[in-house]
Amino acid sequence: MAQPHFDALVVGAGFGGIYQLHKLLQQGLSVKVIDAAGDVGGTWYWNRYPGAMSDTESYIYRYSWDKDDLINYPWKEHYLKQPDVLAYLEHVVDRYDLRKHMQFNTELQQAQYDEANNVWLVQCSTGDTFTARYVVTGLGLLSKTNYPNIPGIEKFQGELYHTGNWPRTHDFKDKRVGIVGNGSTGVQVITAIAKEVRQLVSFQRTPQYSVPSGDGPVSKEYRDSINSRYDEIWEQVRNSVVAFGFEESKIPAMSVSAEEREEKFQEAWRRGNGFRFMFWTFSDLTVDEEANEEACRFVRKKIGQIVQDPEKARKLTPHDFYARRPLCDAGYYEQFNRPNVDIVSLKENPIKGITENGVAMSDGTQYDLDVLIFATGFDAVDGNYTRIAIKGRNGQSLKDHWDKTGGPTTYLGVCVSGFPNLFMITGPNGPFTNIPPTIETQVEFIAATIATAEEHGRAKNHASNGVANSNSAAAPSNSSAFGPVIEALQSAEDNWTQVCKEISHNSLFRKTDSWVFGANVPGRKHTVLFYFGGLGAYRKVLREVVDSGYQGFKPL
Ligand code: NA7
Repeated sequence: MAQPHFDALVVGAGFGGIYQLHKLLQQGLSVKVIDAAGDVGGTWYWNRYPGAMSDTESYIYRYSWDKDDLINYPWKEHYLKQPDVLAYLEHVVDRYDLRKHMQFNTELQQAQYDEANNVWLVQCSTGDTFTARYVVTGLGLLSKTNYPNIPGIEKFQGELYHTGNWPRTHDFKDKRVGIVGNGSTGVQVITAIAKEVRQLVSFQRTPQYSVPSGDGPVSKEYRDSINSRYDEIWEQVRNSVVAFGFEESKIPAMSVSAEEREEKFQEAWRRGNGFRFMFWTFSDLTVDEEANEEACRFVRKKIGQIVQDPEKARKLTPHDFYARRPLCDAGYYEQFNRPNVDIVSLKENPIKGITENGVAMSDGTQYDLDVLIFATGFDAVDGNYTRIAIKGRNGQSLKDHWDKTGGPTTYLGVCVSGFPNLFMITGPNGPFTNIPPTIETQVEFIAATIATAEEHGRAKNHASNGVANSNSAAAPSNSSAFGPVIEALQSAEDNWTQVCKEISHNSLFRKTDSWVFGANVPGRKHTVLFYFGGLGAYRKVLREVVDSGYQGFKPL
């Protein structure tokens, strides 16, 4: 029996995959979405851990393209909690009747480009196989969970969790809980569960700079005001750097007096949001060491004021650069004032191993635990791609390609040379921003590029034999050799990589170890993974590529 054929296969049913499906259906293509998860949501399907929330303001953590929905869909607080985001995505899927194109519990295992027929041959974990002219991956930036290699992990007899793959229910009441990791996720979990557990121990490798989120209920007046300004809000977001809904500062921190600096930091602290603190206060916190130290000093002082036990405060106080993904919280440092919450500095006292009953420390201390939570993050960005066999021309895998180019390289964060008709949403070297606006930008670019490729394919076909090649039901063998092929040039991929490197050259993010530069997983190379030029500049580049007739791609 012939295997099913689709014009496009979309991998992932999160923010990216849902919108890509909608766009391509609108263009008249046949589209199939597969997802390893049991339902829609992507990141928001898996990350159900306590305290999980978006740290972008609710009004811009959503799609911008449905004005009616923007105005009418309810949200009640400044930040969306995980169930809110999930419910929103489910709502969009239902509103546009998209579910019938989706197949869940289906993981992409291999996608192999068949040069002779210009189709992708796709194999899934379910045994299903498909062919598709285009493959669009919406795998997310952060989906491959990172488990630390701590000896004895398999011996633990209590409950073991990873925040990136959280079950639907849990009960920590009266339990002794240990948590490894205090990034965005760990900070959220600790803040959420401290009050309900008998004992909580944070096993902390690196202390973090975190600022208040400023969460709370929104008034009707606030919502009305947002609703009345949505056009200008999106215009501003799309042309900004980090797409968080504020104007990034253009004022260097050291150009103002110490009092003015303090006032600005205090104002940002009062209003809340990590990205606001890092990018709205001053223009150079992420590139100038002196400016950065001023921000560090401010947060350190706050930690000292909040945390009453001097020993806990000392352990919680960071001394490296404020140059990781900015965090915000709903009272993280405050939790350590609870008598049931403790902190262990792993740099001072490393974990010796995990035992049946808990965690054994190098100094001989043993923490007996009922629950052990790993909030240890993800093999970020390209980790999602290298675990799947995606094979382009000559059977070369993405992993092989990236071994050759020296890192996860792309053209525009979307395409890779040697992988025709393959597109990535939030692929390596895309913008570092609030994610939904970048996703929209990329989805729209991919949809427009596919539309152009289809047009060229049809025109060529027509010229050659008068047979249109856009019949979505056609088997691949019916695809003409003139079938649309869109493929990035290696030189364009090299140039884009260079651009990303140059832009990030001065970034202090380079000098700290975190997933943003791929430095959180042992054995991984410290490498540029993002375009730090901002969303506005990125959109301009994409516009120029389209207007120039797809410069950087092989001629259509
Ligand atoms: P992150 O930000 O990568 O944080 C992971 C945390 O786990 C961080 O505190 C790490 O310490 C810690 N970690 C990782 N490996 C170990 C080992 N081996 N031992 C001890 N501690 C370890 O992941 P998140 O899930 O918090 O957030 C990822 C993104 O998701 C976030 O930025 C948002 O965009 C959403 P480290 O700081 O590396 O010393």
